[in-house]
Amino acid sequence: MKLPPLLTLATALIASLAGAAPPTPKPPTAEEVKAYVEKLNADLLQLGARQGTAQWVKNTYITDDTERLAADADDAMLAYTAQALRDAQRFQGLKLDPQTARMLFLLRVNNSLLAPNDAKARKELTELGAKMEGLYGKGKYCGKDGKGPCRDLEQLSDVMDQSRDWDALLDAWTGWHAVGAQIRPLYVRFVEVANQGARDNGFANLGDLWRSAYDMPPADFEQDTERIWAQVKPLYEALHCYVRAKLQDVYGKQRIPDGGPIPAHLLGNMWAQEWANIYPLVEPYKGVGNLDITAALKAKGYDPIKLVKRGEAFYLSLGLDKLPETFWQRSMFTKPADREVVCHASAWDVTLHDDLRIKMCIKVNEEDLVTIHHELGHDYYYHAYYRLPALFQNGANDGFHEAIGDAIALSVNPGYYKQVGILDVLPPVNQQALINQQMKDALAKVAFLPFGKDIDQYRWNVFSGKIPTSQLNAGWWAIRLRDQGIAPPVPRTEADFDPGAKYHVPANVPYTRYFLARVLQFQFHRALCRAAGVTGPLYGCSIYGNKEAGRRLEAMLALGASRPWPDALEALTGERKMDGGALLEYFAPLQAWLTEQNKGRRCGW
Ligand code: X8Z
Ligand code: ZN
Repeated sequence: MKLPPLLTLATALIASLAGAAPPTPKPPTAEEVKAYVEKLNADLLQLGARQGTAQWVKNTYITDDTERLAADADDAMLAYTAQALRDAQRFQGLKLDPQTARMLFLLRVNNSLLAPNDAKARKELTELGAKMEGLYGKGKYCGKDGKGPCRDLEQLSDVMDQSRDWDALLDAWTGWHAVGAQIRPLYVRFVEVANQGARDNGFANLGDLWRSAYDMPPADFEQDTERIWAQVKPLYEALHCYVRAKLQDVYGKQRIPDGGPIPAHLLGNMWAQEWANIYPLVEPYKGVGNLDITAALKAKGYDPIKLVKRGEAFYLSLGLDKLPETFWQRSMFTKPADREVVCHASAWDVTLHDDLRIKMCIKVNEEDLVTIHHELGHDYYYHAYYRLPALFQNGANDGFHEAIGDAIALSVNPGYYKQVGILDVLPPVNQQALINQQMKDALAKVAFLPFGKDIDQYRWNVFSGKIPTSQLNAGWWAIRLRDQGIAPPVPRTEADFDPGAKYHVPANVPYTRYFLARVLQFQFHRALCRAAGVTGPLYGCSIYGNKEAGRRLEAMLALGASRPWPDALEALTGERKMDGGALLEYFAPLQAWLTEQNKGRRCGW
């Protein structure tokens, strides 16, 4: 029987007055721990549903009120988790069954924030989080003089994606990045309080917490990311060299000198993270094969809902379930005209019980079709594990969660487009068409690799203090120069906060997951293609319609976080390491071609 605390104290006092040693509390039995963890899972489901609901409303209707409601729900979850972690300390050193031990491990590490002990600081933390995401969601640029017309991120991104005019690009780039400057003071305080929370829970800083969630010591995980980056870096550098030369042809060598970084506003994306939009500028063999999927989608009368149906149809073809009716009723597919929302695409199980949704501001283009497959990958993961205890309702690691939909989208290739009637004719099967196709894929996939790594390289250093508050912006550009070989197009100062202009920084979403996903998706793709019996090259494989591939995929998804990720990886691929080999195999023809092309060029920066 558990004595109420006061009585325990009294008993101990009497015992010590009588000169006897106080009775040591009996260690909890295995049954008690099991019962505790069961209650924990039930409570987390409830709190998670409340948090999910508040977050959904805030994300689809930003006001001061919804921000407060979301912060309150976050606060309740943080407070509960902190108390549970304190309670669970009494189980330390006990021999627990592996499932229970894993749940307690996940309770500690699967958090992007942990609460500081001080309740006031905890509240400040959630309020800062809600405010920063709100500022990002509402961000607008109203011209140099501020007199309008005002443009939001979607409109400014249209310029970045499509314009080839140096000044127009620069204007949109600097305009949006001013949103980061607004966020800077909040972020500085956020780092202090978030670090306090990490420290109060036994981590060195917030980065240490983030790196602890990979079933290995945090230092080993850091080394693992370096190992993977070293594998794929030569391919990235070859792509950078080729693209820089092509951009020199467009913008001139004065503006893009040999051996220097590429200005960040020329790569067809607000953050220079994926470069597929500049494909027409760098197309290896002019006009070989029609790769303009955006034009084809428009010509075939696709609208946002039809695009999502096309995405669902792929998963159905693998034998996976239909999305629930509520998905279609409750999702946000397009940007509402009458209120502020967070447009950044995301996927949800709002109540942790198959309440699947996506939230996007869909435009009819190829990039958004790929993003739809990406988001549906999250939803199918949620769907596969929603019956598991709350603590197991997660990806094997967060990179897995990000990689599922992308792995599926690797099968959304020209052959597939022809099969489903988006393209009328197949691109020709020859070396030139292959290189064109691979170039387009590499601009999306390979260009992203250092960016995917750098956001957290940066934040890990900010959280540890290696990048001091006085160098928040300079530190960002130093890392991007080192790994990505890009530079800001105009001088920046410490009044700016350019990382704040990227969603995941104000929203505090760890980013290494996307780097991992970039390599994992090729490992998954290779395994799924083999399961489907495809023996040809990876770049030509589509698993569309293959039920065996779907069965294998679903088996991994259904594990959720119940096993360490190497087990989940092995179940699908037979491998136990995250590895760049499959990505390199996929891009082998392009890598050989780039090496030829770059002969005589001064590569690097
Ligand atoms: O944030 C996302 C998804 C949401 S889960 C749309 N991605 C990263 C980004 O946009 O920066 C997908 C690729 C990288
Ligand atoms: Zn995602």
